[in-house]
Amino acid sequence: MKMVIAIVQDKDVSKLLLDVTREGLRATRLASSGGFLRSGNTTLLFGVEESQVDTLLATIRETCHLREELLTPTQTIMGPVNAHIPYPIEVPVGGATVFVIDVEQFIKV
Ligand code: 2BA
Repeated sequence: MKMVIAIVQDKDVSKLLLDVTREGLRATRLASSGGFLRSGNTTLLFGVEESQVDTLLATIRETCHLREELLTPTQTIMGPVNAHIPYPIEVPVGGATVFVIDVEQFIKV
């Protein structure tokens, strides 16, 4: 079994959950936020069979879009980065950041 962890933009979550549910997959949705932009995103956990990983990745690719988010100089950014941003810049975000991890045990009690 594999654990697929997908960090996706909030705008893509509803359609992605609809699509994966139709495919018979199960998901857990966690509210999260990015360390760089400090804005909200969503982390989805999928416990899937190894044979389902490719289908899931294809669905994530189809659904999650690249967007440009505006990083303004007034935004609080850790470290010296902010000092070097005198005007708003566009930062590409997405489609999705995905980790695929081996699951040692899957237990439902
Ligand atoms: P954020 O950390 O808010 O990052 C948003 C976007 O800002 C990133 O888009 C990337 O284009 C840019 N970015 C991030 N860190 C940067 C840096 N140190 N210097 C310059 N640009 C930077 P994505 O790569 O699509 O990432 C979207 C979100 O996925 C991230 O939001 C974060 O929540 C998560 N993420 C991405 N890579 C990750 C990783 N290796 N580990 C954990 N979470 C990750």
